Amino acid sequence: MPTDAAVIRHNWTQDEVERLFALPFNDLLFRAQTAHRQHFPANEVQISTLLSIKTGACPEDCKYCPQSIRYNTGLEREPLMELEKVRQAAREAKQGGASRFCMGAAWRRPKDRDMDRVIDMVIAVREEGLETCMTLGMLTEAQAQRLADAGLDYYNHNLDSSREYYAKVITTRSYDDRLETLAAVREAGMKVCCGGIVGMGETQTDRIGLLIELANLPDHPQSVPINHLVRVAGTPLEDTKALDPLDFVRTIAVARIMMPASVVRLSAGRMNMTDEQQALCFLAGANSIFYGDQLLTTDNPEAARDRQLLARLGLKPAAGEGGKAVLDLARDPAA
Ligand code: SAM
Ligand code: DTB
Ligand code: SF4
Repeated sequence: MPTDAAVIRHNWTQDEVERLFALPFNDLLFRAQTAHRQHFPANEVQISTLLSIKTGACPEDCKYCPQSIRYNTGLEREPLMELEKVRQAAREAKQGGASRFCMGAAWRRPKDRDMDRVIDMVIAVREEGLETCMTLGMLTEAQAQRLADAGLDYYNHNLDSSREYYAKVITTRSYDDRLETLAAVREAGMKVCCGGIVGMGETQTDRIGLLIELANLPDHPQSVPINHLVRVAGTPLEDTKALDPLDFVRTIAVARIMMPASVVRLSAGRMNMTDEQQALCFLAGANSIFYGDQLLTTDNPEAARDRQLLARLGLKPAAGEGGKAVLDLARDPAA
């Protein structure tokens, strides 16, 4: 029988994935770790740094998001950032040891006049020697093509949850809108970064639904961020019941088994995870993190703490494509 990792599959069924979730924890982690090692160096973690290039006042109603204009989260809005500030932040991220720089904008979709400015940002960040990623909301085919032509490596656009639960969390754009943007990104030749959020009050069936949608896309997303909900005061999801931390680890493990050649990112939510939970996530096949004190608008573990955690676990920062930037765990880049 072929192993999990030997075949890249796009035909996962609910029953099968339910059986994965029902495995004894040790069996599940063993299978995930085995799949992981067939595609990736066992002890490497890819390091990305995030920057919010346009903050707040978003017209969408995503119930988890501090940046929606509909919820009073006390967030200060910021217009699209000046090019030179973005370049400077990229330079600092590279000095800090990131290999990829991800820029996020709180937009439903970019306007054509915004496109000229974000394209200049892609060019500037590439000039600094970093891989580039953007998340700007929905894209037309023409916009996706312009970004690809400018050299954008990855586009992040999440499915967030199962089709059914999605409709309970976001009403201003549909699941099919998201799938259309993902198709435009894929067809333009960019790499797809697509995942979701766990801990929004969804059921295990919803988590299975999300993973099946991701794995059954025409190509597995090259990068799969699994975010844990950051419960932000003022958002409708602020009082969501906490998820069993082991259920979060199980979700990572199942994602690893279903999409064995994709980079699985242990994404938002690490502030509320112990080092031990994060270690279990790495064992379950997570091999990327956001590094730096801030995500888009909320806190991320301090860089020094992450360097310590990686060093304690013997995990090495992976070089980006073309050998881009490697974090030196023994050195404080700010010193
Ligand atoms: N506005 C664009 C969009 O939604 O496509 C791009 C930026 S948006 C902030 C990027 C992603 O961040 C969302 O798709 C969601 O998965 C994640 N996110 C936002 N708020 C979050 C929260 N409170 N906890 C965890 N993830 C969150
Ligand atoms: C993704 O999946 N997670 C990142 C990134 N893509 C852009 C964003 C997390 C945002 C967490 C809430 C905040 O800091 O605003
Ligand atoms: Fe806007 Fe994106 Fe936040 Fe939704 S997740 S409210 S689209 S910034």
